[in-house]
Order: sequence, then structure tokens, then C-alpha cells
Amino acid sequence: MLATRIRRWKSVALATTAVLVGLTAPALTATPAAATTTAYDATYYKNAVGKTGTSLKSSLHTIITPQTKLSYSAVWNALKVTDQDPNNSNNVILLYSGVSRSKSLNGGAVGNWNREHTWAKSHGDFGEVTGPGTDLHHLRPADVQVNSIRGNKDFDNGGSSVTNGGGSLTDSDSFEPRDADKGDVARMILYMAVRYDGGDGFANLEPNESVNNGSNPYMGKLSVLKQWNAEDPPSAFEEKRNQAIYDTYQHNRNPFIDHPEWVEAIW
Ligand SMILES: [Ca+2]
Ligand SMILES: [Ca+2]
Repeated sequence: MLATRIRRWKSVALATTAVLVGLTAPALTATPAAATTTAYDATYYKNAVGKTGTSLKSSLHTIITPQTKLSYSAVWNALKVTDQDPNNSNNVILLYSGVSRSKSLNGGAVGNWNREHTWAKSHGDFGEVTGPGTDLHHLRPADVQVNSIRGNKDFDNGGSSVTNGGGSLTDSDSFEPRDADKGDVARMILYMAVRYDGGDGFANLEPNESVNNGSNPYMGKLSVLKQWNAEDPPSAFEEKRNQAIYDTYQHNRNPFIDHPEWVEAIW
């Protein structure tokens, strides 16, 4: 059923590309996320389908909130499954750098990989207790040094090359992942904004246009995240990851991987 959805996605994207080829002006902006259908529309998402704006956001919050929650120590082994290298079952693929590294090199030393909180834990101060700080939908393996360079910066375009960052850029107040991770980051951040609304003892996480959010429960830069969602549509890796989290660990889904067009429908 995943394959069916991917084929639909690609056929829509190709049709759109064919239309754009006929235009004289170069199409520099990304193709907007096309409407998709998934096997979950009639079940998991049935109360959300057809809605837009705050109504859609609220409906998705209700749908994705029931979940199994992991301890922070359990996250290590989960990431070894969700982020396994499709070409080497001994390795995980690291966010931002794209490097394939041995699962056994998890830790805090140079050359290790650790647990990156894509929604930086200081933005809302949720830490590593069970909750947003252990939610697999925004936790990814990352190189220890690249993770440290990202720190708690907001996301935006621009900056200079990150050492061993796979093409990621950074400046004093923001971080730009390599192209292949841009959409992933956008969809992870926006999942967190919908999932955490302040009703469960944690802060109400929300995206905004700032790159100076510091410890506030916000993450920028929304306009750039929307652009990244359109430029880098969900990959097979991301789809498989979402499915593994749903089937095996948390039993909730990231709606923006299933329906990337819902980003524009809400924001
Ligand atoms: Ca991607
Ligand atoms: Ca929220």
C-alpha cells in the first residue's frame, strides 16, 4: 500500500513537471506538495480528511496524541531500527551529514553518533524525560560534532559549510541541513508543533518566523520550513521510518509524511 501511494505521488509530480517544461520562465520555486491519498485516510485520518487550517491542526492533534512513549535509553535501540542504512544493516544513516555509520558507535565521543533532537530540547525546555524529548518522530542519529554545531539553532537558509556536514550550512543564528534532509526536518518540526499543544505538562510548541527563539517554545523559520517541505518530498526512507514508529514503537504517525500538502493546508 505504501508503494501505491509513492506511485501516485510520483505520477502527480511528473505530470506537474511536464506542464512546467512548456513555460518560458524558469521554474525556480519548488513544485507545491501535491494532494495525496494513503491507505490510512479511511481509518487513522478519517476525522481529518477534508479539513483545513486550525480545524485540521486540531483534528490531527487529537489523532496523533495517543501513543506509546519511550524512555530516553530505549531510544538508542529504536533508532538502530528506524534509521537503519537500507544498504547495510550494521549501520544507521546520520541526519545532516548523510553518513552511514556502525550502529555500535553510539555514544558521546568524536566519531560516535548520538540522539539529535531536531526540535532542540531547549526550545520549550522539555529535556530528556519521557515525552517530547524521547519522541522518535523528531529524534535522529547524528554525528556528535555535527550535532554540537547545530546546537539549538533555529533553521534557515545560509551560512558557511559545516565540517563533515554533508553540505549542511550554518551561521551565528541558524542551521541549514543538506538538501536531502530539508524536507525531513520540516516535517519533523511541524509534527512536534501539532503533537505538543501544552495540554500534557509540556510547553505548547509552535513554529514562527524568528531565528532567535532561544529557550522559547518556538522554532523558526516557518516560511523556510514550508519551502523545504515542498522541495524535498517524503522519501522511501522517511516513509519506512514513519511506518516502523507506527507499527513497532509509538503507534502514532507523522501526518506530514503521509500528507505533505497538509503543511500548506494548516500554515
Ligand atoms: Ca528527504
Ligand atoms: Ca503546538
